[in-house]
Amino acid sequence: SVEASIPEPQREAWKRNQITSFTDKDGFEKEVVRHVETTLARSMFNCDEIAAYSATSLAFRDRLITHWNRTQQRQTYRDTKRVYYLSLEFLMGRALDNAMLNVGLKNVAQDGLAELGFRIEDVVKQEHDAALGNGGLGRLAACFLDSLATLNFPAWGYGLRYRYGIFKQEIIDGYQVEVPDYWLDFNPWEFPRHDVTVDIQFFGQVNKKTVGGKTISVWEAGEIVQAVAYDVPIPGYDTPTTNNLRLWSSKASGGEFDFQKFNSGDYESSVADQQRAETISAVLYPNDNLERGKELRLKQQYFWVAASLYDIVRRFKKSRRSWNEFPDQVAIQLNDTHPTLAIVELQRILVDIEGLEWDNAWEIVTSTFGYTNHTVLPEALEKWPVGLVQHLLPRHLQIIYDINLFFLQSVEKAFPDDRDMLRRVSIIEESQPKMVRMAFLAIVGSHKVNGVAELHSDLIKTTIFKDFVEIYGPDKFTNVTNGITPRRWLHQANPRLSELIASKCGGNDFLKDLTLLNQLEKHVEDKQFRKEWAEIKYANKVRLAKHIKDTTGVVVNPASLFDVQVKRIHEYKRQQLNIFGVIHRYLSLKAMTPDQRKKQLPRVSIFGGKAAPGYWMAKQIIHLINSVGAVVNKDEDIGDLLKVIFLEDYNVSKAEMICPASDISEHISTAGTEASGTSNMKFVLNGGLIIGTCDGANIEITREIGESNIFLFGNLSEDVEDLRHAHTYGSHTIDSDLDKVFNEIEKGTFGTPHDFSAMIAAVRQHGDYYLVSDDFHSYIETHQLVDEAYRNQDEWIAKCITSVSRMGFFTSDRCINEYAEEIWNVEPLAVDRHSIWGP
Ligand code: T68
Repeated sequence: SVEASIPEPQREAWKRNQITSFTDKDGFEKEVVRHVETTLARSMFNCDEIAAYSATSLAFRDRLITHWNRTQQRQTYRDTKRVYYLSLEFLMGRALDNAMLNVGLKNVAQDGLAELGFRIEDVVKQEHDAALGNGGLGRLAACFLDSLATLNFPAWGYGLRYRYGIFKQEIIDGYQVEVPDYWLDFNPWEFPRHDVTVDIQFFGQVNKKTVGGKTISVWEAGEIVQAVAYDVPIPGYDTPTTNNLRLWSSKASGGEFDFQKFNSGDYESSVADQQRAETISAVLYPNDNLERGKELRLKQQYFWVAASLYDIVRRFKKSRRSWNEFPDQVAIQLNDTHPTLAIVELQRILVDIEGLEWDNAWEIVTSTFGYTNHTVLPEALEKWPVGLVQHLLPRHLQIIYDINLFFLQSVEKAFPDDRDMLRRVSIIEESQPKMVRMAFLAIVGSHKVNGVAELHSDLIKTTIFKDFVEIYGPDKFTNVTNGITPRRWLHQANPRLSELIASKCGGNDFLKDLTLLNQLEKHVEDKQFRKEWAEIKYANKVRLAKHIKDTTGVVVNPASLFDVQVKRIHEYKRQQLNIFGVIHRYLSLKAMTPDQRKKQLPRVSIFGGKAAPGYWMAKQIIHLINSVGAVVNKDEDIGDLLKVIFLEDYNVSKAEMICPASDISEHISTAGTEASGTSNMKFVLNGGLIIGTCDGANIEITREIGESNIFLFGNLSEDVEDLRHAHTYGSHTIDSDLDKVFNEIEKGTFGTPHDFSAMIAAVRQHGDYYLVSDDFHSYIETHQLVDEAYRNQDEWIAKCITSVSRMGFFTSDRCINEYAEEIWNVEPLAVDRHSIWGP
């Protein structure tokens, strides 16, 4: 039983034998050797870098888990309000380096590994990224976990333990090819909890029963699948707090194994049933900002949400409080609409199982949940066919209809004259087929709804959720601008810059209070400081140049301006604008005399990112980038003046190498489409400048660092609608420079023109929805300003330093404090570093 605890008289023996973690080099080495020889069953005659990685990880894991245990004991004992962050994606990247830095024993490990015959940099690189996410949304969840632990909040993450994370991208003949990411072969960072399981039911029917004079709905299961917990310790930086990320894995439930079939000799088909249960957590859906309404995806969502809520409710019940105290003990944050069924599931638990009255239950539910929206793109808003929900979750559909009924009744009362309002805000869309609008359900079932950057939070209030602002008033809607953890994105990714900053900011405290970066500004004029800054940037570029050489064979000159765009490939993010701009640059260089060319600034255009496997246009964009690279990179007229690189398989660990090596990075989405963006923050924090549109967090970055330190271009979000309208209904003339680019592509300069005809047609014939032509001129002009600015290296470096000094706002610690205060109403749990046993 979970309650099993050692009786008082025997506890002395436990305390006497308490585990002491290593604190010095000798202790560390002992642990590594022990793990190599026992856990891994190897020896010094058979110990490669992978074994060294495994043993080092196990040594740190042992350490983390004792901290984890104490953190959990402390939180249980104090019994204060906890935060639960529900996210279908946690894009964690590598864990070992982060664990060493957060625990503060990296130097010990470095020295110990050296004595044992290994370089720590090589050991760290053996780790496979934990890539349980698509992009920004999943990485945000990972940064939030880091901040929650660092700030000592009692918080849990809940997600799915996918057997296959986001696919590995290979580039073959210039095309993306997807390869499965089987990452669980050896994962020292998870603890299977085979004793923590939940049976999850699907299908079946709902029956009415009368119990004690009361009619209740009983959902009889059609199928049961077991959820098994896997726990991942999340260490805070410079604190013993070690929180938990609980990932659920699916397994055939003991009850489901069909002995009838088995005994009748149908062994294969009973094993096939097992297999079917396991497919629920088998694979991460690889779409970002697109919903495709697959049944298995809905099964994933319910499986994960139901297991998590069961766990949360079980924990709450241990404290034997009344249900009305639930919202004082529990805050649940919905990371996008993916976990919205949690609202319905909690209402079901309270009404059907715990026997609460509907209104009382609903008050508890809505006080518990908060919902974060990450997009206004219509194709990304989740909707599920009513028939599918009915089939898979019959009781939940009834509850959704009841929630909608009561909601619409209240709307009708408040807006008796607006008949169309009910149709517009209904959780059920009266289409063919009928659909459940998950975002509306999330709004109705939460007490706060937030966007992720100011512009985005304003946009949701004036567009997709406008009616709901009328209904609930503006206070239900708020903004929490995204942030990033400076531990991973500065200290870990860019150790030399972090050290230089520490030398000017009075030590490492800035990693916990990023506003302390403002102390850098008084050193901007310091020549020696600028020189060291520039040297570090150069060294980071040399490191990236080596990676480019090793992976693509192309030699790039690290003295060139490195121009980087790395993120998921999507039309709204406009990698096509970037590559058209590159072609324009190439044509300009080709048209010059050799003497003119000598005066040009050498540039490397670096792209990276995955396309969703089913997103044909995004794959065409990747193909064009590679085709342009193939021509430009071997053109002897051009030489170092322009190189075009596509980096294969962009992921978190590659981002840690790329961000510190950029001079300028591109954040060039059509205004109003990128909710926030977070890589913009990573690049600036690492001493790179950015070129961008007035979109997402670019706007707030500009406000913080100053207009003279950013290259903004393009149309504004308020003009987008009119421009689109004009394209469709007026005459649409294409920018003349862009037209030349298109003509060159059509001449076959970059391979078979037919391959790229759809990309060109999207602009010329199909209304240029993403405003590529409208923004092209401004984009090209702004890149010329970038060139000019880069020529003055001294001033460029000054801009970089000034920008970094003003980036304090964008730490995810600030986000978490805002969520805690404005949405969750939770407080950190003070930690006594010296007490080992007691809270
Ligand atoms: C991103 N969204 C936003 N979605 O695009 C980005 N979507 O502007 C923002 O900074 C970031 O969220 C954090 O707020 C995503 O990354 C997805 O990955 C996604 C995944 C599945 C379904 C829909």
